[in-house]
Amino acid sequence: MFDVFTKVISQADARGEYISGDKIDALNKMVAEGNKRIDTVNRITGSASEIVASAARDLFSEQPQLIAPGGNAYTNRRMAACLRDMEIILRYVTYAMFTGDVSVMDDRCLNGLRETYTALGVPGNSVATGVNKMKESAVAIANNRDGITQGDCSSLMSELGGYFDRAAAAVS
Ligand code: PEB
Repeated sequence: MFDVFTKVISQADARGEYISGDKIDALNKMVAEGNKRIDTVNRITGSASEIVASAARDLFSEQPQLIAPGGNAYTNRRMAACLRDMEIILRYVTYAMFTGDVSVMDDRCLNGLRETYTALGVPGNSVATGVNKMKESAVAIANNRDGITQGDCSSLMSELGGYFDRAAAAVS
């Protein structure tokens, strides 16, 4: 399990190399722009229930068969499991964002998730649709220019989007 710093170090160590100037520059930039990253994580965490609820509402209105009798989110128990799954995935996206690395999300959330859904009979594509909906609102909330120091967040937002894409691809 790595963050972006330990990943760079362990890769260099495995090759018996010094850390290259390029890598040091990239890590320096990450530290220098660290406040933007933390603000992003903080905003998503603070709006997590809203992000999950609105994504779920949109998903169920587009795919009403999920909540109809016999559907995969029918009964309170399955609905609760579904909302919980979306919240878990969102939480791992914030871990990836914070550490700048996908290994925690990969190892502890995405690894084997498709197989779990297949075994449960939960449609992975629908989970992926829900994840994409969370992506849209999370990026909008994180990228909101109001009430915050202005700066360029474009690469941070595409990094954030990439973590959602990775989660969606892992289950679809
Ligand atoms: C993954 N999800 C479910 C289960 C597990 C996970 C292990 C089985 C055990 C249980 O029911 O609690 N758990 C979850 C996860 C991690 C973990 C991500 C990562 C660390 O430990 N149903 C739908 C939607 C979708 C959904 C498409 C978007 O219609 C999800 C939400 N997940 C869903 C449902 C169940 C489930 C379980 C409905 C219950 C399935 C069932 O018991 O029939």
